[in-house]
Amino acid sequence: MKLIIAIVNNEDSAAVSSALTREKFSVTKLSTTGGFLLVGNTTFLIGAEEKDVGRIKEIIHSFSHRRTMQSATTTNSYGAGLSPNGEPENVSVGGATVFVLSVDEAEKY
Ligand code: 2BA
Repeated sequence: MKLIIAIVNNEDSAAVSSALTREKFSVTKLSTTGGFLLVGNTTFLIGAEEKDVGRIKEIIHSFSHRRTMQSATTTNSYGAGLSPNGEPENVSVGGATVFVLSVDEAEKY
């Protein structure tokens, strides 16, 4: 079994989760925050059989779009995400960041 961890833009998360659940994949969504931009994103936890990993990645890929976002300024962050001169900078974000881990055991009680 595999555990897929996928970090997706909040604006894409509803489309990603409905496409996954439509194909009967089980999904848990976590509300998360990117450490650099300090804006909300969505992290999906998906436990899946190895044979399904390719299809799941395909779905995530097709519904996650690359965007340009602005990094924070000194007035709205605690210093994270700043360019060297403290001015906001355009940053390219996404589509999705995906990790695939091997699972030793998975049980439901
Ligand atoms: P953030 O950490 O808010 O990062 C947003 C975007 O800012 C990143 O897009 C990247 O283009 C840029 N960025 C991140 N750290 C940077 C740094 N130290 N210096 C300059 N630019 C930086 P993505 O790479 O598409 O990442 C989108 C979100 O996915 C990240 O949001 C973070 O929440 C997550 N993520 C990406 N790579 C990760 C990793 N290796 N481990 C854990 N989470 C990751």
